[in-house]
Amino acid sequence: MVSGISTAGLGLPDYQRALLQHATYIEALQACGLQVTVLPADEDFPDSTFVEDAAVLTPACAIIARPGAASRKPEAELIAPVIDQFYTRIHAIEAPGTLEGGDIMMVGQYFYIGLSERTNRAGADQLIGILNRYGMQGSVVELADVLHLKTGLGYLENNKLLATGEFLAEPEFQQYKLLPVDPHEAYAANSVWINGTVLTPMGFPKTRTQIELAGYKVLEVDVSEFQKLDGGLSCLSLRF
Ligand code: CIR
Repeated sequence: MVSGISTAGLGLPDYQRALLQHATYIEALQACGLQVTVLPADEDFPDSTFVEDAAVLTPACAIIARPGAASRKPEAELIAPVIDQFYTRIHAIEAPGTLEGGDIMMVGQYFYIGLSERTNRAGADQLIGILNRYGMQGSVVELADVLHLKTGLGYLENNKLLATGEFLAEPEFQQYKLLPVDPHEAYAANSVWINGTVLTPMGFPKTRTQIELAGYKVLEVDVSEFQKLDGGLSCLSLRF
């Protein structure tokens, strides 16, 4: 994973530390009541620890993604047999579409799709078409500064949305109770609601307090080594 794509400028991840953090992350998911399937590492794909990007999982069906990053494209084939164990209705994004799961934010039956360097219009259109077949809807949000949509957004259910930077003024997010994340803590916008608890990255006290004041129990998880690879908390798992 130390060879993963990175623009963070935070230096190389410490592999041993990353392994410990990954184990603690799994424990945090379990503490929230989830059953966790841990996949074997694939040394050929240094970014494959960010499994969230390889698929989109909805209550009705699964969609195998088609990563926009060239080095990550084969991750879709790697995740497919795993998804097969859990879903019967499985679709796939096809060329020329590209789509990475980090660009998809689920709000009930509605899916926001970030148009980014990784997810293109064709990929978004295909996803919307699949969602529509199951009575779900989706729409696109153009990204300016961030890697993925969920780099700067975290939906905490109950109509509450953690948001930072470019997303704060986005008209379609004004219908939510926005919890603005301090620009110095932007990384913590990628927090995850699981069964009433919010998992948030360690070391972002303002955001933690804000989430607590919004009425949630908070569990901090140290993912500093994954931050060095531009990866957030949500990217390390596929939750369904
Ligand atoms: C990448 O650039 O693809 C990885 N280094 C980070 C992916 C992070 N995934 C995510 O935000 N969903």
